[in-house]
Amino acid sequence: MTDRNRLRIAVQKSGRLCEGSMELLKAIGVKLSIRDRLLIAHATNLPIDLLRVRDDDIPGLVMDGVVDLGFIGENELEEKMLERQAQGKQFQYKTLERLEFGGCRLSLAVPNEMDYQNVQSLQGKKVATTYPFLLERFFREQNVDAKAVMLNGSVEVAPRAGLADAICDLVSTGATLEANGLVEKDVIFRSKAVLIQRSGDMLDSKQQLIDKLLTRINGVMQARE
Ligand code: PRT
Ligand code: ZN
Repeated sequence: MTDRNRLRIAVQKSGRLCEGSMELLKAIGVKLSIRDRLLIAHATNLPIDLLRVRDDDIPGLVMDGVVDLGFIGENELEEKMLERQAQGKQFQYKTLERLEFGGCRLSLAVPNEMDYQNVQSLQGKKVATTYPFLLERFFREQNVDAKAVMLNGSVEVAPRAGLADAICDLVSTGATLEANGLVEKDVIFRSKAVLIQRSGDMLDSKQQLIDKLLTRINGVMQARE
């Protein structure tokens, strides 16, 4: 059902990046008819198909060349890049634009009562996270021998549940940490949403369309400054 002449863009189906991505597409004049349950949405005024997926799948779809563009958080993108690099898979992509939504930080946080001086205080400890590759890179850079424990959800309850000594999770307001008796200590990665393009050749017609969309994105971003 998809046509290789049409530009394929991956967006998060629902979640924190969905609204920002869809609003931006609308602002640059991409008209879509979205039917909630469907994986694919077609633009009605431009040769564009939208693939609506979980954010975790977007870096891989771009790096494998399944889609041409993707809207994704830099945290997820960098994590998947490191993971694929370690697995010997393709991990190339181009960043077209850093966007003004999806802002957050990936931070180390510890229980209120823990005596934490600096990251060395985590020596020999277990740290729960959904981003083990980013965390382990940070530990290597800091020469800390600590263990990343992978959890896909409920990271903030891991210390209380006895699964880990500390956590490394995304933070925006800090309310989740506070509600769970945790204190933010070190920011290891700052993230925003980005628009990325697959590497490799692109049909001229598609590249022209990408260039046009980018010009419009820059216009929208300047107008919002
Ligand atoms: O279903 P799908 O897999 O697509 O979605 P998801 O649940 O994996 O992701 P989602 O929608 O929660 O987040 C998508 C992206 O939004 C992330 O990868 C980040 O790039 C970005 N983002 C921005 C955030 C946050 N802010 C954020 N606050 N992602 C998650 N959070 C969570 C955080 O994990 C913690 O549980 O919000 C909580 C903390 O928020 P505060 O405000 O209490 O600090
Ligand atoms: Zn996800």
